[in-house]
Amino acid sequence: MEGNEIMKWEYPEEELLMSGHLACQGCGGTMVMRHALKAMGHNTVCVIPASCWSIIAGNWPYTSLKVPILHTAFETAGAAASGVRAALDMKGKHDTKVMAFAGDGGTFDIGLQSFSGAAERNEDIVYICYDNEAYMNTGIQRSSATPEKAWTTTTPETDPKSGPKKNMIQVLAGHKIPYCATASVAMVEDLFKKVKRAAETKGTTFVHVLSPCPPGWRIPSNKSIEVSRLAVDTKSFPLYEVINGEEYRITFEPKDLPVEEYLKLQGRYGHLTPEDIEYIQSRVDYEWKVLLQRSMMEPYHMIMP
Ligand SMILES: Cc1ncc(C[n+]2csc(CCOP(=O)(O)OP(=O)(O)O)c2C)c(N)n1
Ligand SMILES: [Mg+2]
Repeated sequence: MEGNEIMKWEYPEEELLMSGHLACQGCGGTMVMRHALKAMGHNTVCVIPASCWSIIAGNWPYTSLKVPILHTAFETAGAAASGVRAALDMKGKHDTKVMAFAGDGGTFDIGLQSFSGAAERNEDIVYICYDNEAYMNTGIQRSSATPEKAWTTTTPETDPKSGPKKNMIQVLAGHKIPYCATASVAMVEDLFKKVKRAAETKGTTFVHVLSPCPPGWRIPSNKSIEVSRLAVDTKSFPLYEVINGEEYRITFEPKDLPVEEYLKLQGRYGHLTPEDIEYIQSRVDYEWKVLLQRSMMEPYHMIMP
């Protein structure tokens, strides 16, 4: 997209996430923060509800971020970010961006109501969800982002997660917010551009990033990027964006590898039978078809006078 500042690929050298943070090795959520902050820039206030990132940021008076952080209660990222936005506006600091940065539990589950309120009011905030598909900070309990049939400490092998992962992009698209997207820590350019676009769009924007968790997913810490790439290339976690809740665009063509390639690297799927894998493949194929169909639909503004 020539001439469009947003689409330029200029990865800033300066790090806004410093070394000395408290994340595990290979933590996807930490990579998300690093890339997201580069896209957001210095002039950002970060709002973090209870999650691994409450710990990773460091204990006061220490911090691993070069931007201010408001640590807030588990269920309040959307409301707290709205409040910070209002306070900044009162002070005339309209250029300062507000970035809510929450886990899947804080977004899909307990924080959904406050996020929905913020999205419905179309508050001028960027909301990033680093989705490690469970409540990792408190010991790998299942959330509504946990994929079907995955092991967690509350979904043992004998009784793994039942029911599909909640589709948060659909939930947010239903709010008709100006921009929402999925992203991966393996496709940094795509992730960076999406957060940049979210930051430069007025109103509520949402970027949902799949974030491998080595202890929770039972993977070696040096496999996070490989697993993230496989999630995309097997179509388990397609990369796309939705404008105004209507215009779906697939931003990365997957290699269409069998889903087993993604599952077999992860201990949390170690108990799956060939029938389970076949079932998961059929769900992935179906969801991809639905996404393709949505991406071919013309948005309202193109078909209505
Ligand atoms: C009201 C409330 N209930 C429970 C907790 C305990 N708690 C803190 S972090 C957390 C899990 C967060 O999960 P998620 O949002 O997915 O982030 P992650 O830990 O995976 O980074 C829980 C249950 C809390 N802080 N507040
Ligand atoms: Mg989580």
